[in-house]
Amino acid sequence: MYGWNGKILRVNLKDKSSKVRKYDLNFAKTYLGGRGFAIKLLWNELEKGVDPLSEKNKLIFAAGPLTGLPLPSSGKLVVAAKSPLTGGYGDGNLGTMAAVNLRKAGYDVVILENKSETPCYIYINDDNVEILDASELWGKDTFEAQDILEKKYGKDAGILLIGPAGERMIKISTIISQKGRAGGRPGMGAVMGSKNVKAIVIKGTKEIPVYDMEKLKEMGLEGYKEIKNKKLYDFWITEGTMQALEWTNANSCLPTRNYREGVFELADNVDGKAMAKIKVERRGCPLCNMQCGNTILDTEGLKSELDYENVGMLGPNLGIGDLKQVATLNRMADELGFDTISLGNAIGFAMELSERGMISEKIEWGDFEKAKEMIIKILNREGIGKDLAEGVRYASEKYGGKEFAMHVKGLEISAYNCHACPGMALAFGTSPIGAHHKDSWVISWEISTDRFSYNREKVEKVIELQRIRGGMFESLTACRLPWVEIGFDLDWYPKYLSVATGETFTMYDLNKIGDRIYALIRAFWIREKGEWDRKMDYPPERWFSQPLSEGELKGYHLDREKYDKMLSMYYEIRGWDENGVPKKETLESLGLKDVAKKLF
Ligand code: PTT
Ligand code: SF4
Repeated sequence: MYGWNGKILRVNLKDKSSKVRKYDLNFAKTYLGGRGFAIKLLWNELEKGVDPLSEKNKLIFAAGPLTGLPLPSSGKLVVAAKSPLTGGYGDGNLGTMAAVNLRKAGYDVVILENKSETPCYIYINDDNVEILDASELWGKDTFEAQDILEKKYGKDAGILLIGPAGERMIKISTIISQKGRAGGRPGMGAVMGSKNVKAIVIKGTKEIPVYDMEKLKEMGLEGYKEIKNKKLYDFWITEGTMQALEWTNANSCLPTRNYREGVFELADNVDGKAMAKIKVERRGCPLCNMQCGNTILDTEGLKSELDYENVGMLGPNLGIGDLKQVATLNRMADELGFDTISLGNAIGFAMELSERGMISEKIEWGDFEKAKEMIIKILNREGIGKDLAEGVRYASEKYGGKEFAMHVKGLEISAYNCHACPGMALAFGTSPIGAHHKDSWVISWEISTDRFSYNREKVEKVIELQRIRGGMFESLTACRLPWVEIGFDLDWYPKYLSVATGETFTMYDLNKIGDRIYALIRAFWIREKGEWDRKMDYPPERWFSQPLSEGELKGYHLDREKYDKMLSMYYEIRGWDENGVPKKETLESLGLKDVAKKLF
């Protein structure tokens, strides 16, 4: 087998053993890698109804057949498990030296099984796997722990970490690497914490098997060159994902004050231009020539790496219009291991509860000091922090405010306000992990075409993007930004894949794999929830019933009936029934006969 190493490393945390299992070409071609491997393994290996924070859950780190190869932006991996935040399938994607080293150590996947009795970290050095005592690391933030491990294992080691939030199993915690890469929004940090694993350190020195290495290197170089020559490259290098803030504000979809509005009066202070003026460093993922981790100094003079989502959620969504203050909240999230999107949602929700007098805590819009305090309260589970640590859905069940709790299926919404973006609302509603923009960022296409319509073309576009982004990119596991942001040709990917593996893949094949992955993820959710209702695929109530009250789109809100029709179209195109359950024949046509048997 070429392209894939064909090996899964299983680490049993209970008896501190590990073993390597091989998988065959058929598995590789059917599920491709990354997310595809993760959902298939979770579907096969998890008992129905496991408690996500129990030792029966499994935490999977999965790379793809392009990961670690000398190709543009190929230094990413997927982390997945049953989510403690949503109760369904959860995953995230992060760029890290750990992805490259994992593949060079000879594996494509690591599965953490059971639970260590005491805090530990895992050291993988090619064939040697050790489970080591982490008592010195436990309690340390991710920056300190990264420094300690880097000192011990060298700067070229790949390191994945949780912070104190993950250790304490806060459900909005994520996994951090390299002081600024983060992945696993639906509580993957908490799952790692539940297993008592502080970190994974990976070193690899082997060659990844490639069908035609010379050709691959040549095509890789061509790709890097094409990216650098793109018209949008220089602007990307200057502002990176932060360029989105000016655009969302101009188009009334910047989440402002808990998504109440789509415009923020201080947007100019926190946008890409403002960031570029005070930028001190640019970092990023391995194997990438687009390095988009823009870093500034925060209110304490410490480095903080900013992305659009972080700033949107911890700035305008909280009414904070000072970029250095936002950077401080962002740095705290990275150090402590909180997901910034969910954290911004949680604090914004608390601010709105406070404004409405629904909680005793006083926390006003724009109050930076109180926002900092709230982060610590969530970490320590103090006051309302105890309930926000379980996510916004949970808190809204306790304090009220379900109509302005901004989540889908329990995962907090990312930084796009969709009062006037029905297509993006559908993308959030049908995201396979809850509410995330990663699978279908249809909003830019939607705003540039027929923004206010609820037509079939839009539904088709949502699905087309889900296939490419949620299927292909999450399984390859390559960064999608060269394609999305500067127009790197999509056709490169099937070509890269064929040269790496020696197998022929067309876009049709990749789309089919994407559909298989989507159907299997949906089956996983249904199995775990016991039933399915189309209301599960609805965006938050606020977008339907509480119109925007500021900006050019004042008065706009989503139309429930029209959204419902779009959802029906979505199900029909996917071959799912009117409740959102994949039909038996759909599953069978995707090669998921065994899944159909279990579901029906
Ligand atoms: C991703 C989500 C995002 S998406 C952002 S900013 W974005 C937030 N980043 C966080 C952070 O930082 N620190 C923190 N403590 N929490 C954070 N939560 C939020 O997490 C990231 C880039 C970005 S920046 C994006 S869009 C793209 N995402 C990709 C993806 O999902 N798949 C893929 N194949 N390629 C992608 N390329 C881009 O990667 P989650 P990263 Mg992230 C500091 O994981 O769980 O999916 O949430 O990976 O290495 O940090 O790169 O405007
Ligand atoms: Fe990482 Fe940014 Fe490069 Fe993507 S474009 S691989 S997120 S540095």
